[in-house]
Amino acid sequence: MLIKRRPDIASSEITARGLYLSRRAFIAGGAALALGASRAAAAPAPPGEPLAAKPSPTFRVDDPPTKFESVTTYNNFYEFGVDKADPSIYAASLRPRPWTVRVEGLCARPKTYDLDELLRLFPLEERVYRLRCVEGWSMVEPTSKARFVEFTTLYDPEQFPGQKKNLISFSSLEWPYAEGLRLDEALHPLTLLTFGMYGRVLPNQNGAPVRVVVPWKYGFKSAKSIVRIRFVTERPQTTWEKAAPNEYGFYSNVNPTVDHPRWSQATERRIGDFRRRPTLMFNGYADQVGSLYAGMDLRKDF
Ligand SMILES: Nc1nc2c(c(=O)[nH]1)N[C@H]1C(S)=C(S)[C@@H](COP(=O)(O)O)O[C@H]1N2
Ligand SMILES: [Mo]
Repeated sequence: MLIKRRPDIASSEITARGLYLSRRAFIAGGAALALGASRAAAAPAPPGEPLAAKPSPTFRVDDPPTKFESVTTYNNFYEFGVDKADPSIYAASLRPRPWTVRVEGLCARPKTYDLDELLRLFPLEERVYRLRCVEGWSMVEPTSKARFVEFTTLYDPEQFPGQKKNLISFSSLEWPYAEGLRLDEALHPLTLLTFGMYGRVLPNQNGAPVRVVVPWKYGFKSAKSIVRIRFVTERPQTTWEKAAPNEYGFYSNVNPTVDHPRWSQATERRIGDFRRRPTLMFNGYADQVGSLYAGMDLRKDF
C-alpha cells in the first residue's frame, strides 16, 4: 500500500511556524531541482538492493506514489540532524547490516533476531505492499499483562552524528529515540514492520534496515532503525512526549479537528505537492482504525 504523507508536525520543533512553512514551500517549488542536484553530488543514491514483496489486495490507495527522490531527500531523522536534507546527506554512516532486533518484555519467548532471520519469518505472500505486518509478532506470544509495545532506535553516536551533543544541528531530544503503541494498535494489520519501500530495501535515511510505519498517525510515531521491541504494562514514555508533553501526545492520531497548540492540523500539504488539502480523520483510515478509539475523548488523548 501507499503511505499517505501527512503534515510534519514534529519537524517544526525548532523552527518558527512562518519559516517552517516557507521552507516547505521553497523545497516544493522550482528550487527543489537545484537542491536535489547538489545533494545528489554530496550523497550518492543508496544502493537500493531489491526486496521482493507482493502488493496487498486489501490495502490499496489509488493516489500516485510520492516520487522516490522526494521520499529519500526530504526526511525527518534527527539522529542525522534536524534539517530535512540532513538524513540524505549523512545517512551513509549508518551500517544497516549486520543488525539484530531484540524482542523482550512481557512475552513468552523473548529473543534476539538477526535481520535475515526476521525477514524469513514473513513469507512473501504475507508481505503488505513493500512492507510487512507486525501481526507476524504474535509468535513471540505477548502475555496477558502486555498492554503496550515500545520501539527503540539504535543508539550509536558513531553511526548517528545527530546523537553527538557537539554537532551544530543537534536537537534537544533524548537518545535513543523511543516510541510506543497500545498493543491493539501494534497488532492492527495496518501497522507495518517495514523492511523496504518501492520494491527495495529501506534507504538508510528512511530507517534501514527495519522500522515501524503507522499510517494513521503523525510521522514521529513511526520509529526508524529499531533494535528493540518491548512488551510492557504501563504506557511507555515517548521521545517527543518527553521533549514537549503538551504538544506531542501518546496517541498522535492524525486528526483535523484537534490542532497542535502552535498550528492548525485542518489542512496538509503532501511532499512534492504545492497545494494544501483537507486533512482526513485518521489520515483517511477511519473505517479501518476508528473502532480502536471508540468512547475516547481524542482532545484529551491527543
Ligand atoms: N529514530 C527516529 N525515527 C523517526 C524520526 C527520528 O527523528 N528518529 N522522525 C520521525 C518523524 S518526525 C517522521 S515525520 C518520520 C519520517 O519518515 P520518512 O523520512 O521516511 O518520511 O520518521 C519518524 N521516525
Ligand atoms: Mo514528523
